[in-house]
Amino acid sequence: MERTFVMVKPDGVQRRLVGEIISRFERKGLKLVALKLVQLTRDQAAQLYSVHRERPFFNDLVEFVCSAPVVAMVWEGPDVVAVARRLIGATNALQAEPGTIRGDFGVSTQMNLVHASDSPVSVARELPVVFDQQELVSYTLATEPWLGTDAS
Ligand code: 3AN
Repeated sequence: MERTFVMVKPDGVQRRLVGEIISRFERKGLKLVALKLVQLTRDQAAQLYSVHRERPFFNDLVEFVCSAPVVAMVWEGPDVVAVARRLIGATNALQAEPGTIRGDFGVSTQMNLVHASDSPVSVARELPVVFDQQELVSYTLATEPWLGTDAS
């Protein structure tokens, strides 16, 4: 089963949208396997966004992501990397479809509430920036047979 790294960004925490955002992932049928409230260091933020190192907004982005706590999570499910990206919506919240998290709650490109890794390669790079492997919990949800996510 695939895993992805998701993070409610400082604007999502400050706007008290943590519960709403987690709820979107839960209701979809995905499984939460790690969760923590943490204030990122500049080093962690720079690592997370290293692909944007050369972009003009990089310093502002790092500053913003370190400015207040974030809620970091790991979610598990079939094709979860792509599913999480569809749930959060387009980067520019003005263009994000209604029904997506950014489409329903945001109007900004930088303050777009939530991050989700864009590929399995990004998950492999981003997840260890925030989580140690032993923080990921392996367990069975009683609803798995009803979601079609059990092994059978
Ligand atoms: P996504 O968050 O949808 O994966 P990316 O990876 O292109 O989008 O951008 C990462 C983060 O960088 C965005 N969530 C946003 O906070 C910031 N960002 C992206 N593009 C811009 C931009 N043009 N101006 C300011 N910030 C931006």
